[in-house]
Amino acid sequence: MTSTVTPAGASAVPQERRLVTAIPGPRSQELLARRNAAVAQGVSITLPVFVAAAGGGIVVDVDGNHLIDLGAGIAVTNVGNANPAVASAVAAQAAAFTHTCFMVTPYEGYVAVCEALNRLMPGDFEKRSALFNSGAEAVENAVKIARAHTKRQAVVVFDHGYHGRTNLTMALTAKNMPYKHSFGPFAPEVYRLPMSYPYRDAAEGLDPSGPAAAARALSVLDKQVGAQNVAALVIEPIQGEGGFIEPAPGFLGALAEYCTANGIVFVADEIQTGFGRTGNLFACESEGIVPDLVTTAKGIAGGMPLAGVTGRAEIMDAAHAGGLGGTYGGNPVACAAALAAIETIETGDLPGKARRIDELVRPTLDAIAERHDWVGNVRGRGAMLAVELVEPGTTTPAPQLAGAVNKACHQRGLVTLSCGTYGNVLRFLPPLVIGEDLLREAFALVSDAFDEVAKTLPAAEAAPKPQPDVD
Ligand code: PLZ
Repeated sequence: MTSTVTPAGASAVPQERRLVTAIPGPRSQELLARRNAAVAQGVSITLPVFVAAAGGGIVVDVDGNHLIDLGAGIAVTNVGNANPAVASAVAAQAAAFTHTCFMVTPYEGYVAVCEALNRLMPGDFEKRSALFNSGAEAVENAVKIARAHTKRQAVVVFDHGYHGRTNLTMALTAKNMPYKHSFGPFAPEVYRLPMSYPYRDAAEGLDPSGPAAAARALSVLDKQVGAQNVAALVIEPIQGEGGFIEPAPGFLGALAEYCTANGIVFVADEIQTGFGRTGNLFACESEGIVPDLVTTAKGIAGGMPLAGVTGRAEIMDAAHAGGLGGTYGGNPVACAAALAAIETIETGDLPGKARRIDELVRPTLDAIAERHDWVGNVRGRGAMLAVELVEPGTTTPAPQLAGAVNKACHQRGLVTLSCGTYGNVLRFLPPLVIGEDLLREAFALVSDAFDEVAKTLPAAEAAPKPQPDVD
């Protein structure tokens, strides 16, 4: 089946799923053997097909299989893989110059990306930005800036939070395995608060409302840290790696208000949620939250490594001259890619496309949850959607079921990912330019994958869906 890709993502790669070998095919298996001999085992692989080309919503492997992309390289290629506007901006910049180091001899692209970020970020006040290479580096720098501004040290983060793999960001990240195990000691002065997790809060008999969850978190902050010691509160407006956990309405607002009242820098980590992914340019906007600082990466540059910290001028300018930087931060080729990606996101209304993806996909996910009592929760926003899998008829996490469905999706030629503190969440992050026919085909196959896994379960499936356990 062929599908039309929007002009924003027009791609030379035919937009159709096509399987010509087993997954992985023989050529991928050869490369896997080489990978096993050459690449450190700590770097793991979700779906072992080696990529030859990718475009729009399709990934082509070295055996000629065309897979439908429901991962976008972990929420990166929002504008589609090898987006033509991004590719030609990259080629032109690479031909002009590839690097000078902005701190040595600057160039316009860096300034233009900062201007775009300042313009796009919520908040009607003067802003500044600084550019880095990776999400983790952006988060580290947001903390440095907040500490310089407040002259305080503590940083508060949340259960299920993910902020990166560097030493400070490992400390900020909640989950031990695989991110932290055996890699300590971690940076000090990091404190963790309970998150608003509506599905599990209700299952545990807690008030799942946003204000109640915020009161629980802020009480820990008050009692265990002390507001006057806190430089920054760092939070993902919808948690990504932790399980696509969307806090209950009012949670983020109560935290932001507390930060303002107590001189704490409110940092929204929009690295996974940003650049149209959730149906707004930034996820904070849906509740009118105006963070002091925002960290961005992933979707900012259509696949080139770039990250940013953007925020209130007086906070951003608190770091002394020479205090921020790095050899490659805001590399000219990455900046050229970002300018093309941002223009595509704006002119192609990619936030609108994300809302359309939600509209098209959610009914299928809801229908799957209706049919199978091991789907505990369907959630997410825009093109950041997930299902949380549990032992049939309970709320006990079932990572093995998420693994089985994921594998069944891979076998059908879909690039899908799992996530979650309990490893039991299947997440969907298609490129925002994916064609609607391709999307429909993909989710019919996801549905089919669930039905196949259901057949392997003991036969209690026909019974009416029981109420969730309260444990
Ligand atoms: N903050 C909210 O989602 C990266 C991690 C993949 P980097 N998420 C994907 C993996 O297993 O390493 C992420 C994020 C949020 C920060 C980061 C870190 O961004 O560009 O991977 O450093």
